Amino acid sequence: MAEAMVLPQHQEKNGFKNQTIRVGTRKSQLARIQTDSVVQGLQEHHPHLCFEIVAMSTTGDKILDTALSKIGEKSLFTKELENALERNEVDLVVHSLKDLPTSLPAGFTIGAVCKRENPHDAVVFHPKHAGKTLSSLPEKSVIGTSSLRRAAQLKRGFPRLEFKDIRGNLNTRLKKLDEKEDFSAIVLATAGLRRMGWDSRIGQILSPMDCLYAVGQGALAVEVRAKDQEILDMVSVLHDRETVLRCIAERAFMKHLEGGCSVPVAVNTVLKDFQLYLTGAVYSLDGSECLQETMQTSLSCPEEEESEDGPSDDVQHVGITARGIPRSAQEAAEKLGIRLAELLLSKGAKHILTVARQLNEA
Ligand code: DPM
Repeated sequence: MAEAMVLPQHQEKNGFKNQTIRVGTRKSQLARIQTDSVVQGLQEHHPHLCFEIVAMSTTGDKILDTALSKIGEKSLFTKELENALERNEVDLVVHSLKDLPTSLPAGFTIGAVCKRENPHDAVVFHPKHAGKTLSSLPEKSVIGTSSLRRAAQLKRGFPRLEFKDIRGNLNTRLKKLDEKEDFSAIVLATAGLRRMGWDSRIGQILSPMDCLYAVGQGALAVEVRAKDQEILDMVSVLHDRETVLRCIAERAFMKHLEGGCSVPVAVNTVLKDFQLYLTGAVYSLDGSECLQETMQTSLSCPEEEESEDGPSDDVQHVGITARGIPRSAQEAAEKLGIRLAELLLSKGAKHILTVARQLNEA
């Protein structure tokens, strides 16, 4: 499965002598595409290093007949890859940030969060409904999704439609949509569809009014051993400041709510003029109940801050080691997420999530 990318011409200034950096990935086509793009970014910054991609199957890839939210294992797509990291079989692992739990197991950290693709959800229609939108589909049309978050919001906004589970990787889902009559449309992340080169199948991108996105959606994360300073340094060039700060706020919100992929929690973030805005919501499974609020915080001007960061800036915020990003901004983003979670908890979010979790497990 492994394949060499580029042969080293010279050696890097320090460390990595003649050493190949091994990059772990899941085997799905989307995972491979995502990993290739991260390796390409690393290769551009480190032209003298040699990268090798090692592809592995994970529990999430093997169990294809059960809704993700029902498997009840938080690290569905990550455990096998983390085991390989721990055993030094690979040096870094590429994931969709949204598949990484808000607390990583001890010894691991997210060493880079790359610039986010469009984080919104998209609707792909059956060819016979090409050109339609969710509003113009016939009554009782069946929409495929196994995301509790998408289903809850869309049931609320589009009560004329029906929702059914659909599993499998992106290729499988598109096949199920096109080759059968079971679904009129399916809902997927815009980011995944774009990365697969399926832009032309996107019939509608859902605005935050129709559907808030998942925590971390659209961003790629590089997971590493927390103590591996050389690798942490090497991958930190990929950090995108805006994405990191938005995702710290989103993950802090999720963590403080004690959410996970088995409960309907959704967000929207905007960073503009050093102001970070976070909208967060929780839903009952049928969408009949909803709590949604927005809060903002100021992120002080980064230029003033750079000098403040001492050499030991390896603090983690919700699992992310954000070298080179002002610590005060990271802390403000994390506090924003916690404050918003506290506000929703004070309005009864805990009850909504507990009932949703129980119903989902039943
Ligand atoms: C998580 C969810 C889904 C994935 C739950 C959610 C979608 C599950 C489903 C946590 N992970 O979003 O509410 O539709 O059955 C996943 C996708 C991507 C990363 C595919 C997708 C690609 C986009 C990205 C699966 N994880 O959401 O369409 O990089 O964010």
